[in-house]
Amino acid sequence: MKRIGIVCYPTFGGSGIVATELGKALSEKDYFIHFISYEKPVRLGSLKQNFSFHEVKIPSYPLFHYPPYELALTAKIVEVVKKNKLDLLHVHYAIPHAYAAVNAKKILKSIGISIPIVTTLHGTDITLVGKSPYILSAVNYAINESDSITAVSNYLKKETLKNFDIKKEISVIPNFVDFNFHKLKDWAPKKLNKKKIITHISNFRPVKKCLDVIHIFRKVSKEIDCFLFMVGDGPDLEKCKDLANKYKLSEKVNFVGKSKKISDILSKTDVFLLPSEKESFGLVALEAMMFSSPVITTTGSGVSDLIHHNKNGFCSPLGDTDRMSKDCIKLLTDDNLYTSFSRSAYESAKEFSVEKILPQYEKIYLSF
Ligand code: GMT
Repeated sequence: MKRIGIVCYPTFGGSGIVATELGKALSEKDYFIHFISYEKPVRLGSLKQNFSFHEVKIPSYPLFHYPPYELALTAKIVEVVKKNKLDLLHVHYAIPHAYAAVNAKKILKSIGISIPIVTTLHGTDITLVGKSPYILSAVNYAINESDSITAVSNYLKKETLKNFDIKKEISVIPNFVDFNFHKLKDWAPKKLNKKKIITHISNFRPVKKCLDVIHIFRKVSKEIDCFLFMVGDGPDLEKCKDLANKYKLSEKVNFVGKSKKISDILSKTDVFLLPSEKESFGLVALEAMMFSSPVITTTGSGVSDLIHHNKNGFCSPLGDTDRMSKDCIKLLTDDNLYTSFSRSAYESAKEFSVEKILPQYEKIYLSF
């Protein structure tokens, strides 16, 4: 049995979800997974066997304005690798996980233990935060020192090569979903609800353009009897609530907050809105498609690998909420068009099933 350490964020963000789902799929095969993070990852409850969780504890001291998380993580990685004789470390999101792993590897080397590091780049670790001049050289170093680098889309690979000086090959391994876990093995026609349900799920950061969701919904709700689920939490949440109030939409919008019932919500959803500025992959769109929901999104980033315009959803230029609302109305008022898009969304999602993607990670693990 191979012993893999997975370092990730424990939150609702996509990189933590992918890391946990990957750990779950591996733990059902011949792997024992050691999760390392500052809290239990939110989806850890879905794992049944072959895993353990190691909490990173950060020392506090009055002198520290910023707690030294990288140091604590580095020390925890060293401890877990040593105690559990790990075969490999797979870190998700470069900042600061790749940096901590690379330093842990050096410490371990000094005591005669060698361990390969696989770093998976997810999105804003490259496209927003990582390329900040304040940290760029350190992120660049950590990526290059990894033994294997993967990116979740071709778009993200291109962005990495554009913004960083990368000396190694980057393998593109897309994100995935588990149809069996959700009992969605075969396509079943999805009928439009009488009162149409539109959904948005995110961490409400500015890059997600959540206010555009309210603008789109306002226009749609003028013509159609509909309801909006806004799921998640983050910096733009209050602004969205204010805008919904301003437009007198409060009775038609449910701000759900952080929810562990994502599959219940997606199974009821007619159309999913993701008007992001950029999305390196758009895992949440893939999850919506697994539940046969067409997606309305923007052009120009990695989500285009998933959403094929006028087939399983619609792609518009960033900020074109007029066009997005028209497309949404088109879908919600034409049963035949809806059925065709909905089926196509499900079939496109099948291309990203865990059975197709997992072997690509295993191939990398087995190469060491
Ligand atoms: O970059 C972020 O938004 C955070 C990151 C995360 O940890 O949630 O999300 C990114 O990784 C996801 C999983 O690979 C992708 O599905 C998201 O598209 C990506 N987010 C962005 O690129 C904005």
